[in-house]
Amino acid sequence: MSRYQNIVILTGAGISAESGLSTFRGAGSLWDGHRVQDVATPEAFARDPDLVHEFYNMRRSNLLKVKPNAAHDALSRLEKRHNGSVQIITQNVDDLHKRSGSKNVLHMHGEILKARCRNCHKIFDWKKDLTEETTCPTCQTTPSLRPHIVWFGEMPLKMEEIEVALYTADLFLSIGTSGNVYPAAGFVAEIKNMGKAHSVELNLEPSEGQFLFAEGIYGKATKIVPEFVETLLKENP
Ligand code: BV8
Repeated sequence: MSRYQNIVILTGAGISAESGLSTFRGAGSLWDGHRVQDVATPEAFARDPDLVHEFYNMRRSNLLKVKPNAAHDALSRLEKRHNGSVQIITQNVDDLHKRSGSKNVLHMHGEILKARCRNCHKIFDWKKDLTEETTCPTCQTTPSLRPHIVWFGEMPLKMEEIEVALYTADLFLSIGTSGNVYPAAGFVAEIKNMGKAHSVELNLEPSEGQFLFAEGIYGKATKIVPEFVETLLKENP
């Protein structure tokens, strides 16, 4: 009987940092150049849609130039080889988990390679720049499309599936997140309150929620995540 059956993994910007995608907080981060309220809220988009489109167009084109790293690859290896369930819940809007082969990925903050129509609410795969002149391919209106992203003050996606996953978890991993943004930052407290799962934080440095985890492993994701996954697979043949 495997020691762990249902592994739930929360990831944040830190798992994609070594692929070359900026994190949000810390030196040289995304918020360095912008204030959240200017680029990542519905009010910001209503006030200055061109600035918000520009912020996401830059990140979308950056994403197309980078690739998954050893930490993403270790998690997709875990999903393939673990003889139980592995569910990734990501705060990231990049597609690097999918590109590295992970299948069970819930994007709670949306996906930057998707666009959504403000009029007909259709969601499209989208790799090009978005502007206020972009016409919706379905309802043909202009302006129409916005990034399929959850901004501050908007309801995160997949929350029902996420709650079920947290409820059934017997191992909860948190990788590359500062624990600043809710509801994601509150998942470890839910896990602790349920008292059923072991919890491990894997991060460059202790996060805001460090004391809520049973275990902390600190270092670069491309080093500590493959090592942790190999140990897990050895202990759970
Ligand atoms: C909601 C958009 C409710 C996508 C994002 C008080 C005041 C005001 C609001 C609130 C409040 N308390 C709670 C809230 C709500 C708010 C919130 O949490 N605010 C915070 C700032 C206090 N939350 C929301 O608004 C959420 N919605 O609550 O809705 C609701 C209820 C009913 C009806 C309607 C609504 C929505 C949250 C989503 C916001 N969107 N981004 C985008 O542009 O990408 S959040 C943004 O931060 C990103 O999505 C990102 O994923 C997320 C979290 O950041 P991290 O991933 O943790 O990244 P960060 O840079 O912070 O940390 C990186 C970590 O990696 C660091 O610890 C670093 O050490 C580590 N690292 C770096 N390099 C490496 C590494 N680790 C390992 N290896 C490395 N190489």
